[in-house]
Amino acid sequence: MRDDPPLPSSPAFWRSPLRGPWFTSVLGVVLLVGVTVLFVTGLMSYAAYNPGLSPVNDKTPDKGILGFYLFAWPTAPHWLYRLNQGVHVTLGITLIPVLLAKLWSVVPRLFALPPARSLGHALERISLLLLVGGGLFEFVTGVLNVQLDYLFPGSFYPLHFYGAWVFCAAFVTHALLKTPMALRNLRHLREEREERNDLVSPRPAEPTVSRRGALSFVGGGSLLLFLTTAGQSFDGLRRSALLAPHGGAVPGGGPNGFQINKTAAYAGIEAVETGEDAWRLVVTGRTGSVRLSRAQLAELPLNSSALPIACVEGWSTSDQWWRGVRLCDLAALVGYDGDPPDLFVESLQRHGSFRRAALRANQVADPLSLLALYVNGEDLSPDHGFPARVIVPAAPGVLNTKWVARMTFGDL
Ligand SMILES: Nc1nc2c(c(=O)[nH]1)N[C@H]1C(S)=C(S)[C@@H](COP(=O)(O)O)O[C@H]1N2
Ligand SMILES: [Mo]
Repeated sequence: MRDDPPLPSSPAFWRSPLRGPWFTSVLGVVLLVGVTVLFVTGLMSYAAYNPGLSPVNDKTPDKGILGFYLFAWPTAPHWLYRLNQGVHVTLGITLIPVLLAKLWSVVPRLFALPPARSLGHALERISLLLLVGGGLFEFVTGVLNVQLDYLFPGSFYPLHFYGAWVFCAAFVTHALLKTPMALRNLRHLREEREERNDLVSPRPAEPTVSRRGALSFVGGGSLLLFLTTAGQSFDGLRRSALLAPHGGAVPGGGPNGFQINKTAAYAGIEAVETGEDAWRLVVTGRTGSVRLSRAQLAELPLNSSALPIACVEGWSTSDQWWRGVRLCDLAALVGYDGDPPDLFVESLQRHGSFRRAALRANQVADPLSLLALYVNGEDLSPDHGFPARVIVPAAPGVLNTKWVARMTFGDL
């Protein structure tokens, strides 16, 4: 009997000499900072979709009070969404090894018996379950959305959004309970001199690596993920973005040779629909509707803006040089001179969730916001939205509708 191997519920089952309050506290403090940035940039990203403006933009219409913080997303600085989403996705991927190491460092506690010693202890353990489950869930859904863009069910947004709030509630509880102790641990403990603690193995195996060595290993994993992701946002580094499906090496050369999210073929756009004889833009507003061919659009006053495409997946392009008709000038054509209203944009595309988008009045009014006909001195390519696409400063890619067919101005 005496030689029976211990069960996972027994502290003696866990033999790694690395476990202990110092190791767990270091990882915990890194996550405290990192996850807070992930949460804030995630909430910002949702606000940037203009979900309060139109149900078409809102992938979580039942959010209720969770949308309490929504605000009118600004149009400056023009790289705002590029920065926000680059940080959100790159940091999220970089933190994966830290999250896994943190879970590993406290895994004996997940098995500890009895399940609850007191009501307080029971509540703490329930919050831990939500914390671990919610954390893994957020990381997994985030990575799947970036990696399996076309395969992921349309439910990514609600899953990731609600998951974030569940996780946040557990995270705040956990951080309030544990941060003081983690900071105390870091001030008073040395990596080599541990107090007795339920994380420290009562019969540790021989160490094969020091605690610092193990931390370097985790940090090295994070660095590797960072280096193979961050390039998705920078020209010249794109080839290093091995983990970014759309943000990697530039597809083809030439003026239209920058990242494409969905191609014209994927969106079901046929060349016959976009030809000069077939395509007409219908602009509707206070004074009725006008129909414009591409040639007629090209005769309106044209303006230029240097703006990036920045996708929710985290990748972004450098500033491209777009040329087209200002959205506010189109508004003026249909009776809104001076203070343009909101705008509803519809694509030729018949299916797919990003074929329509609502833009807020501040976005329509910005002189950099265009219905672009040209990019980098050439006609838009079919994949970048020929005959015409929207481009708005600081906005997520989703709002830059391609293959535009109808624009309706008016308060939404
Ligand atoms: N009609 C239409 N417009 C669209 C999309 C789409 O699927 N359909 N995708 C959007 C998304 S998610 C992004 S990131 C940008 C990408 O633009 P690009 O392919 O020109 O880089 O286009 C946006 N415009
Ligand atoms: Mo996107």
